[in-house]
Amino acid sequence: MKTTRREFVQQALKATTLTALGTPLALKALADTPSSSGNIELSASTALQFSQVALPYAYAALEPSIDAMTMEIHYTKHHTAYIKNVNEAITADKVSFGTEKDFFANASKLSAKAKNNGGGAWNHNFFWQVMKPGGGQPTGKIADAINGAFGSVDKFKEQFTQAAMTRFGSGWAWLVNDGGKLKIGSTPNQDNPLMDVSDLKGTPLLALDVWEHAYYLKYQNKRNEYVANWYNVINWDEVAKRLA
Ligand code: MN3
Repeated sequence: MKTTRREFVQQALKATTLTALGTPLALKALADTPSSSGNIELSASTALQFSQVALPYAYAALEPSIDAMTMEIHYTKHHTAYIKNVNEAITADKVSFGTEKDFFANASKLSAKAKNNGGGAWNHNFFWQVMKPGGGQPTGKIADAINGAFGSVDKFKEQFTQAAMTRFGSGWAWLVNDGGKLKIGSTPNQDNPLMDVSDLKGTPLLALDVWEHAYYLKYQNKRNEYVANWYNVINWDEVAKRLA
C-alpha cells in the first residue's frame, strides 16, 4: 500500500507526540511540513480531555433514594464544573498524560486544580453509571466475589456503610479489586483508588459519593439514611462488568 508523504508525516507526528507531546522537535516537524491541503493540524492533540457521560436515566429516576433536585444540581452544576475545571487545568498546566490511567497514576505531580477536578470529573462519571432505577441484588460472579470476600451481601453492606460513615468530611466510599482481592475503603475529597496518592488502591468496582452536596437537600445531616437507601439503586450489572 502506497503511503503518501502527508500520511507518513502524520503517522510520524502521531508517534512522536505520543511519547513527547509538544516537544520542539515535533513542533518543528509540523512547521516544516508541506501539505497539499494547507496546514497539517496537530489538532487531535494527544493531551487528555475529560468529558461528562450522559446521565443514563432521568433526574427523578432514582427517587426516592436520591431526589430529582439533588441529581439535577449534582449533575449539571457540580459535575459540569469539575469537567470544565480539569480541562482548563490540563491546558494551563500543559499536562501531557494521554490517558486517564496515566493522569491518575501521576496525581502527585499534578496541580491541586488538575488533581481535584480530575478526580471530580472521573468519580462522578463512574458514580452515575453504577446506579440505576430499581437497583436489585448482585447475582452470578459478582455475588460470588462479594460472598467470598465478605461472607455475605449483608456483611458487605455493613463494611461499606462503615467506610461511608467514617469518612470524615467530604469524600467517597469504594469497593475495589486490588489484584484479585475485593477491598472496601474510602478516599478524601475527590481522590480515587487510581491515584498514586491514595492509600486505597485498586480497580474501582463501586463508588458512593458522601459529599454533603450528594444528599443534604433530602437527608440533611442523616448520611446513614442516604447510604442505607442508596443500596436500592446500585447497578450490579455495571459493577460485575468492572470485575471482568
Ligand atoms: Mn459529588
